[in-house]
Amino acid sequence: MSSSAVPVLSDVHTGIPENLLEKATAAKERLYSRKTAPPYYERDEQLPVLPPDVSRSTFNAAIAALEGILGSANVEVNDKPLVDGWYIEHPNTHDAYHVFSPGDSVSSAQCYPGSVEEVSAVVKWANKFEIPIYPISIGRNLGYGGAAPRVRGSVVVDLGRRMNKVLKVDGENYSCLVEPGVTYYKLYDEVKRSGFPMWIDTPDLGGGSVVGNAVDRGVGYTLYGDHFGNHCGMEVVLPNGEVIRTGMGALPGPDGTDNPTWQSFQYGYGPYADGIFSQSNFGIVTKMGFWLMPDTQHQTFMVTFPNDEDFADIVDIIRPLMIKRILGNIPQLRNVIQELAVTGRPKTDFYKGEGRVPREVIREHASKMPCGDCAWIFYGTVYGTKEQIADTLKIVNIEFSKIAGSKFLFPEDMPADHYIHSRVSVCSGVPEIRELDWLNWKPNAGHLFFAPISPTKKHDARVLYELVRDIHDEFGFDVFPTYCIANREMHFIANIVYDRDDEDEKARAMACMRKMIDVCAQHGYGEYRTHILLADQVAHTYGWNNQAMMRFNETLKDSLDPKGILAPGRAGIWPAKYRGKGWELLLGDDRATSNPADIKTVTELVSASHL
Ligand code: EUG
Repeated sequence: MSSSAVPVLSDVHTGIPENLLEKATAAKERLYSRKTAPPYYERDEQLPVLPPDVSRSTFNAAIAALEGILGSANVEVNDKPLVDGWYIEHPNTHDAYHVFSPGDSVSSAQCYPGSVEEVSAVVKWANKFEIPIYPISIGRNLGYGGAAPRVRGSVVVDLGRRMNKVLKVDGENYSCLVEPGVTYYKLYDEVKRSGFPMWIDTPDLGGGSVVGNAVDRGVGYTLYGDHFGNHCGMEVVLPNGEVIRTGMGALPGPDGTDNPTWQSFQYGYGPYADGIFSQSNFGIVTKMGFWLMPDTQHQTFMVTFPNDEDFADIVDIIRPLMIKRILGNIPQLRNVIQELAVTGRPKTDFYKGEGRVPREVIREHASKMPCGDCAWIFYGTVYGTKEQIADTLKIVNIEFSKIAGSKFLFPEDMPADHYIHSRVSVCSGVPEIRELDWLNWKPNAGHLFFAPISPTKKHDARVLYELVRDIHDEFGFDVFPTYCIANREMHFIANIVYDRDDEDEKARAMACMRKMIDVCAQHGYGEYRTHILLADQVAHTYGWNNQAMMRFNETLKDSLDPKGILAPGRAGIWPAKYRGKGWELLLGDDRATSNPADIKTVTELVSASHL
């Protein structure tokens, strides 16, 4: 199948900026050239799929009422075949990287509010008809569930289509105020257009929502890489339709204006509420403020380390550099296998056997590549004046040189198509699309992020890595470890790349995730974020004192959302209406569907050789 044009940002809020169009077109062509799955999935059940306990006549009446509120152009019923698309043309009807059948986590309809008042009206509508709604900003939470509602048949509230403005760029305060539909691509363009000497902070891929990523507590790579930590002020629609502003935003500005200190001071007065609107289902964020980093000089570098066993020493060298803030950003430590994967070439180019690519085969290929025969690669960036950069590099060099055989390399040492050049961009706030190239590892690839937190300590890092590696091995997956390193911990991102058209491989990916969550939790390690269908299991690992935290979250949920209409099950938090009725997907349940009425199991789908 040949690919058609890639939508651009000047035409649609989810589009690619012009300067990345060529790269995006090439990425799309590569992905589609390896696609063997059908272009869409026909559906063999009555459509649209209804929300639980809602009759078709009630649903139809509710949709008519919703059309009355938003206009019929802003309501769509999900009754067509499902199209997975690709990164830039992603669906808002289901999870593009489905882990069960594509039609498992689907919406009944999508709606497009155009203002905070309309969001509030949609929430009131949902309470009236007791229909679950699932807000998305852009819907690119890929690897974590994408746009898919946790409860089948929910109405997806797609905030991004009509609420995608950069409301303010403040060149004195170095901050911005944005709506949910603003992607990193778009914020970058608008900040640049403002002419102020400031950066944005972007994740590896720039197509995500700035608001959505921050409320899921995502990470970027400059000094402002902690996205939630660098937000300042929110506007939130509560599950009863009430609208609040957090921090200084709660204090009205003169003559009905926004408070002038809304983006200057995070806490305001009273309990700091913002935290409960991240990784939760307690409110819909309709505006969010962010601090922006002043433009500065920067130098990206890579350090290669020769031996697998160097890992522990690398970690112990990094820790003091981070704690002392000699390294101030979020650097990445990657395994050499990723040098193979990020070329965008398929796994079969490197290895045609079953299961993981053997270490010797990786070595053989790496030896002929720009990184050379190495085991681990550290990608760092230092910031400041030329002199500061030189001084910092000297210290970093002395530290890493303690590991025999380590090599320092700079962008100019590497060929023009090497990955380091995309790190230069990302680590200086320029959004990219390069990271997508991993997906060519498998045909029809989807991916799942396993994302536990590791202390930056040699013992913990090694224990956690070995647990993850061995469980990947058991289920036949290559391990792609990326460590995103913050002050005192590392976000360990192990990316499972699987073929969405291979039932057995999908089931193994899920079984592998479930086992990793379980085994790592037994050793005290937990995930910072997870896929919607693994949220129950992960939430329950945070169960100190007989699930006290869950009871606290449920108390909040029931009081804020007594009818349980807002994203039930998101982050493992179920409203009273759903609790104990089979919705929770815990480890022992082993269900291969999100729907309590369906009893298919993951174990059933995994081929016997992997059990
Ligand atoms: C990455 C980092 C993440 C995440 C998913 C992916 C990086 C991939 C630190 O958080 O959640 C290269």
